[in-house]
Amino acid sequence: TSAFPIISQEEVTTHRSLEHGIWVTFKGGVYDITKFVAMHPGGDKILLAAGGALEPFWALYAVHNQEHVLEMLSEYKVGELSAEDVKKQKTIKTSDPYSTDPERHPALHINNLKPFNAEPPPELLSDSFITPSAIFFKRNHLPVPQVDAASYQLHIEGLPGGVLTLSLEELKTRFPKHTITATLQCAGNRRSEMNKVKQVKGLNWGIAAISNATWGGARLRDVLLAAGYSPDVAQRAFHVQFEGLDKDVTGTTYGASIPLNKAVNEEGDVLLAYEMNGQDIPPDHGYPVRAVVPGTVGARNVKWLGKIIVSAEESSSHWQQNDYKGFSPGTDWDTVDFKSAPAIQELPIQSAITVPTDGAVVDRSSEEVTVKGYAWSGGGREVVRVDVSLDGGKTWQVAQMRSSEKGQAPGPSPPPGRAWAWKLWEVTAPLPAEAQELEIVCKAVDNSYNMQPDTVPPIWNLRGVLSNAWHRVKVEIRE
Ligand code: HEM
Ligand code: MTE
Ligand code: MO
Repeated sequence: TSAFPIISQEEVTTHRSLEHGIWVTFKGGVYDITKFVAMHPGGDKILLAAGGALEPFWALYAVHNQEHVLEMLSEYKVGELSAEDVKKQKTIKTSDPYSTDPERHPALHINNLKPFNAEPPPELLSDSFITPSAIFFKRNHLPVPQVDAASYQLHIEGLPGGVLTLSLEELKTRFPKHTITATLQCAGNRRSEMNKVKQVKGLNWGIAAISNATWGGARLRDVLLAAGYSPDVAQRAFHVQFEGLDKDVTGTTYGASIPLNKAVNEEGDVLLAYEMNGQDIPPDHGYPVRAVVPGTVGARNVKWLGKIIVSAEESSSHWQQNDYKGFSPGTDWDTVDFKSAPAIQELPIQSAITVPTDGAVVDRSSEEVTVKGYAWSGGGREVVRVDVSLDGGKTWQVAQMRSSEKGQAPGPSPPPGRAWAWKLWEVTAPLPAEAQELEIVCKAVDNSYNMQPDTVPPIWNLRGVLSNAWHRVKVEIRE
């Protein structure tokens, strides 16, 4: 028997405001989460469940089906729901909003199934300059929406010409097709390394929440001009908001915004992409149209794009306002003020070792070790050098940049400020004679001479974003 009092649903229902307390039920337990609401990483959506069951919401945001979340919840337990009320709840069917999600490649390492979040194995990632779409990392916050290409409409608002509505066909035929190769990286890439320093909240990404593709579509600039954009608009509007067609239980869509400058700049290369690697964009990556904002954090590259709004304000979405921001290592959930930090746009310099993987064993008889990895910087800044160490950072050598095609020299540099794609690099070095273990380290430098920090603790932040310390892997040498 339980030490907790039996509580009726009727009583739970009276606790649905901060004033009277916020109570919820989960699997027959009653929880008073009043104190947790302000600390919730998912923002005040949590209030939707006030006075009722968490189950239907967690079916949608299945990121909650993790042990650490359940542990967190258990701290707030205040009672058991009456047996009669538990029975009633069971008769309410919760259909699975993810049942129409597409099939995925079995090689992906799944971080979370619903919504689907997965990364490729690192050693596959560095095998091709262009990441095949099937293994391109996937980061969804919601179910993949079913969009019918024939009836698809893109609305463009906030310009003197009034609302412009384009079909997919019009987007493809009225505007010249432009192709760019651009790397997307999630702000949470390499979060697992921050977790090792001190627990953060977020998906536990390894080093592969980053991928590179060729994108084809209309330039956002051209579409905005057709919708009536002229330079005087820039006197009153500073942002371009994107709304996705993926919705949560309340009908709220995924949304984000970028600076208007980036959108209208001739060299910004922002696309309304309808092709990925030469084919229709796959369902997981935004079919039929997504924003591709090269040089900018993944979160602003809105998939399943439904609406574009030119505005004086940034997007009001949770993901623009209360997530994807960086904070001091000294800031924690009880002190964080999301308004005090800017939304992440351009990302900092990044690099990581894809081969060998941490814990790998190298045979002494092989005499050499080959180290491979990727390097990329945000804002179109070109990676100009990658340094690799086999002894934890005491001595260094410069890695070779690999070309996009095997066996060829690296191609010409991209135009200044438009280095949107990553560089793959490689070093082959003799195994040091005495060592029994290697601590392989890499660090990259971009053309602004930005460099990566050497360790994680000084850049730790509560949400685990912007994790770009020197990447280290340990390798054992077997005699
Ligand atoms: C994220 C806890 C209720 C919506 C999270 C995360 C935690 C958490 C720990 C971060 C998970 C991660 O990224 O690993 C809780 C607890 C709850 C609760 C303990 C109840 C007491 C709810 C409810 C809703 C909700 C009722 C919606 C109606 C979200 C959303 C996110 C989130 C939208 C962000 C997911 C993303 O980043 O994509 N929650 N949550 N949560 N939660 Fe909750
Ligand atoms: N767009 C919509 N509509 N919904 C989303 O959940 N996730 C964003 C962004 N665009 C997202 C979205 C995030 S956080 C990232 S990192 C990238 O999409 C991931 O893009 P990918 O799944 O094509 O790799
Ligand atoms: Mo992301």
